[in-house]
Amino acid sequence: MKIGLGFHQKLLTKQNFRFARQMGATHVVAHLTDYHTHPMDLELHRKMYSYENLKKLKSEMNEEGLEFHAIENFCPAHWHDVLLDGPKKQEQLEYLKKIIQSMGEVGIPILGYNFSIAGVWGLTEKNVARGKAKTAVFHTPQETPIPNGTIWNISYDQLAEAGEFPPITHKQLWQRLEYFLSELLPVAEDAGVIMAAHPDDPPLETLRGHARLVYKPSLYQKLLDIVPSPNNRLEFCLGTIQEMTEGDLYDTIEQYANKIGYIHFRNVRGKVPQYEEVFLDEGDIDMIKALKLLKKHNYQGVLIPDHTPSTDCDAPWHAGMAFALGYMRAAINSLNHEA
Ligand SMILES: [Mn+2]
Repeated sequence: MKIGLGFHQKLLTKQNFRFARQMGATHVVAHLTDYHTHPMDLELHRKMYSYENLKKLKSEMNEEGLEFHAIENFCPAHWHDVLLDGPKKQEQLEYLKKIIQSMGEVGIPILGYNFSIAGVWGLTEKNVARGKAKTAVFHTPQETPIPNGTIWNISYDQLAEAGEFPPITHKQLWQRLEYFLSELLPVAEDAGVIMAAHPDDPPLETLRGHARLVYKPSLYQKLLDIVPSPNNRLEFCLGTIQEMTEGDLYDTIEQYANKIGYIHFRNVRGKVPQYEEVFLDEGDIDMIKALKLLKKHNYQGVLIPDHTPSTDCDAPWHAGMAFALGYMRAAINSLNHEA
């Protein structure tokens, strides 16, 4: 098993690549644009996903001894009509294919995606992790409808008419996913790129009135079966799976270990509709047990910390990640010694 670190766009710097290497990471997962700040800037997003930029980023990572392992998420501006079955759907799908082809040419093996309308929503920050560390919590928020022109809490169309768009059903959502995968997976196969699906976070059957895709472990199988391909895999988020009310995390690892693209290695206390993200060693998941099961199934891929509580110091994000990476490295080394 290999250790990676996930970076948001602003953190994709030489200094941070060194930090990752110093903490024992060997792989990078990158979010390529800051779509919260520039939701409408399609040109900027396209530039970030271009062959030239991917190649440049990869060589910067390689210079610091890291591999460019995965891109996590498309920008809402790239594919809102794929999710919403809108008029630009086919045009947007063609652009997503181009991204996958560029990834193949540059040699970036995995694309993580989240096929979701409401996205990650309803989380707030509270000082409830150990030692009053600030962290993301989901505490049964009041669900509000989704305004027109919005996807993933991002307004992609400021000219959209006022009002809300009608909620979509599970059947519609799965049909859209099927079309998306049937268009993209053949391209991904040719390019040698794996597509890895993140489950819905928070994992609720519906959110803000809209159907969610993978909110219980058995729906992972449905996703794998709907368009069978060796390149159809999972972005396996331990925290999100633990937040699900159905199924058991350890059984889920055993079931899907050989279908994982890469792993979000994080811990949580509670389940929907009430949970708190916590440090790796204080949540409901026995992280060592999880690692042992992955090892049992010969999982050879990458694990990244995903999120972690912020720490009270001058570098809250870095310190939180350093703690997570040190924990992961010690745990994996110790399992390897046992073997
Ligand atoms: Mn995750």
